[in-house]
Amino acid sequence: MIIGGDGYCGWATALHLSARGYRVAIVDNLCRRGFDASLGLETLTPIASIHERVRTWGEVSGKHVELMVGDVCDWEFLSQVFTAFRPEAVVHFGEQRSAPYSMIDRARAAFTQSNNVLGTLNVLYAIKELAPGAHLVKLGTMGEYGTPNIDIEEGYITITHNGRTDTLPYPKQGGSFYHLSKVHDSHNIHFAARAWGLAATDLNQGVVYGVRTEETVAHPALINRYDYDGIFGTALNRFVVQAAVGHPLTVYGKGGQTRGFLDIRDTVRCIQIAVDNAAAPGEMRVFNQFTEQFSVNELAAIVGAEGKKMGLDVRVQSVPNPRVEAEEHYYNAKCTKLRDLGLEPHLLSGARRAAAARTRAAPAPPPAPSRHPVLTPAPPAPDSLLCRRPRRLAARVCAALQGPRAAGADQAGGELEGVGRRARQHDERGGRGALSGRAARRARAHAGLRRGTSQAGIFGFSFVCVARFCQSTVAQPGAA
Ligand code: NAD
Ligand code: USQ
Repeated sequence: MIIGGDGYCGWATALHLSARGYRVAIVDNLCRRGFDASLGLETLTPIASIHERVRTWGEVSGKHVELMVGDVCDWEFLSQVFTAFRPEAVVHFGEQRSAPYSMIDRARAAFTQSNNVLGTLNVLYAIKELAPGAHLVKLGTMGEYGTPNIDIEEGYITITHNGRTDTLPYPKQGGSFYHLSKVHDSHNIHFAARAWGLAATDLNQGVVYGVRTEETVAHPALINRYDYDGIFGTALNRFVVQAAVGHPLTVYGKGGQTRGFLDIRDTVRCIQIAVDNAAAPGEMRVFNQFTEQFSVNELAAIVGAEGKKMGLDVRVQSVPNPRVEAEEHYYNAKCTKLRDLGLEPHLLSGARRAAAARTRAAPAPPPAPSRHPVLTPAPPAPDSLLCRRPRRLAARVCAALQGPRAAGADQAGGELEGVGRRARQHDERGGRGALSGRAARRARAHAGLRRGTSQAGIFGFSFVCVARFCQSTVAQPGAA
């Protein structure tokens, strides 16, 4: 059972597992699509309705994925779906997952914590009462740990204090009401494991990037979402879009903020590994789910270097930090357990080395044919899939890149606090609200990116996507 299976990580995971023969049910109340609608946000890649997605997957793969639309906070609904599906493993992605969203105002902070904490509490009870023995695989976050001045362990730390030693949950210092909802979840799961003998794996995931997985590029109606706005867009995904449209990369503050990152292709694999290697009854196992750590400045430098290879002039701008967080700090987090169980990560550093080697050696061979067990014929070329949105206003992309105010968050509900106020200050200090003439010219100059370079560079997928988008806008003079 994939709770949150219509979301960014959940959709890719549902297809990954279905393709490999697992019986999959998606449970989702589609609230994420509602957040986008209420805040005026939109995924860069147009996504089909969940019903169309599931139907298309059935046609493309011959595999059936069950769909149950409802809210895990609604006990009557949740108990019905547990009774009907009888899961052996419950993968729980179904939460409000944006830190900036949770800091917009009191109402959204309260929603985030009640949705996430009570939803997870219901899931714990559903397992206890209706699917005892089911393994809970719960998505937590690396942000539960904060940025302590010591190494971050995987969930637990052994401490000697006043001559006595114990292994205890690693101290938690969430940096937003969202991150704190995950901390509360972890405590509740830990208690349920001790009190009821529940088997649980808490995956403290880092920031996910990328959009393509083998299954989601198999058909336009299967494509995953790609958020690049100031609320749901995460750092690397945003930087790639910014580079492609000629918007300066928005490094918040000093840019020394360091986090763990992973490719979405590794997210789906990590979940499969956790499902295949269940925790023991009574155990709450914690895996740190990321593959590399970078500071925001390092990310910006990587995007700048990759953009340069593609002929883009990538600029970096330090903007006032809309968040309360350490901008220079020690960070060294462990992440060995998933690799010990077989994760073979897709690394940005590896891709950089490979890209450098390719330029020295012979031309790159054509991409290997899909080794996918169920998808035939092989997926079509990715650049024909990702950007079928015609003639959008470029202003919309740039407005979303600017952050919550430009994205319409304040019109949507109440006075913004913290995030919104600082974003406003940023706007007033010169943030641009629309694709400028210079950016439009740049987009025109780089419109050639849209064909034949889809595999070029580690961010090729996104550059192509955005370049095509820009090109369609430029093709209509005055549209922006
Ligand atoms: P997402 O917003 O794209 O997907 C979450 C899905 O859960 C949405 O489809 C939403 O409709 C659904 N949902 C939310 N509340 C629900 C409820 N009460 N009942 C039923 N469905 C509900 O988020 P995502 O990026 O896919 O993240 C998935 C999980 O992974 C989250 O728990 C998030 O905290 C965690 N995570 C994400 C990232 C990341 O970079 N995206 C990193 C670390 C951890
Ligand atoms: N940042 C910038 N510029 C931007 C966007 C972000 O400098 O344009 C910085 C932020 O200030 C922060 C860092 O990049 O220091 C990461 O921010 P993010 O928006 O990429 O990620 P975050 O808010 O931490 O949240 C995301 C997911 C969340 C998940 C978390 C994992 O939205 O669901 O829990 O990553 S972690 O960061 O490890 O807690």
